[in-house]
Amino acid sequence: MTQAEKERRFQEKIDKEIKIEPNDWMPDEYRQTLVRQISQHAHSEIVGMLPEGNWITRAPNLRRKAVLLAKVQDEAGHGLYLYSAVETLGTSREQTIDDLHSGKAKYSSIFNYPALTWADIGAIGWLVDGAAIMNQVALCRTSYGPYARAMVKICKEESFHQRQGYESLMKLCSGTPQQKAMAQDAMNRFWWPALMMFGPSDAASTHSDQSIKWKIKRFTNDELRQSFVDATVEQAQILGLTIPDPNLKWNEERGHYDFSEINWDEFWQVVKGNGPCNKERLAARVKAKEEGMWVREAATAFAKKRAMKQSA
Ligand code: BYC
Repeated sequence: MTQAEKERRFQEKIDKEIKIEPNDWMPDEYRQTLVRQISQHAHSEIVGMLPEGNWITRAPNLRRKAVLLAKVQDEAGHGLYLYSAVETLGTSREQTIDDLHSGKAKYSSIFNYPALTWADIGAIGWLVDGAAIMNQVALCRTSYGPYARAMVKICKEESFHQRQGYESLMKLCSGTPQQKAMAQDAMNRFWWPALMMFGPSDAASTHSDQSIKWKIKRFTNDELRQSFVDATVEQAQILGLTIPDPNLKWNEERGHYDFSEINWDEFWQVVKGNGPCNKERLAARVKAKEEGMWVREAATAFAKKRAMKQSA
């Protein structure tokens, strides 16, 4: 079969909504796009544990602490499902993680912003997990089987994360004026970075057209961002929080909210490694790998010894 024939049959499968599985033939570029996107997604889950992890010891009470601990553990689980999905594409986990540590692989821009107050933990759950779900629900129908199946499980947990963030902010917003002000301050700092999570505008997105043709992505970056804004405005009203955008306005004709232009210069600076916490985040991951080396070596030595005993 010629390359062109293989590619035609591959696209036919995609068009018929048949999932692509690890042993199926796929174009090299499809494989590379998936390795890039899924590994970035996995790294985002793991790096995303850092800003929230910082608050586990400072949670205001036992219930909040237990919830936060469970959430951060969930994120580790999400990273592991996704690293496994990357492995099904023929790359080693070691290489994938090294690519993060060397700065070659990206992770979501949002995790380069600091979590300064307890209200930030609520804002991360509500806005960051909320934005993540908007994107990830669509990914449950992505064309690559292992990624789609991982996303189904992840989305169930993300919904709980979003709800707990919202509930935590509800409590703050109905508390003292200082607590409400703390929630508003978190909203002011997290709103724009949350909108940036959806990626560059459609005009500037390099991968969207091809990824939509391959049904890796089901919606464009701007479509998902708009859905998120439309869904979130009312939630902010219920909390009594003001969205920090003077141009946010319902547009009857479009049937959507209009909003201001994103500061794309800030977005690209953060993506390029110049955000407030980029260096700190990478350093924390490299340190964790180095300090956990002895555990992996001990586990490998134990596994080898057991295998030798069994074969003797
Ligand atoms: N940050 O052509 P485009 C979570 C890059 S974590 C950094 O539109 P694509 C959670 C992009 O990679 C949820 N970089 O790309 C965890 C590309 O650069 P390269 C994370 C970004 O892939 C803990 C370039 O810009 N979710 O839920 O078609 C606690 C051009 O972009 C970003 C995912 O990872 C960004 N925001 O579309 C709480 C979802 N945006 O690779 C919560 C899976 C773009 O050419 N990923 N770039 O060097 C996706 O859906 C897509 O990859 C994106 C971007 C929509 C993000």
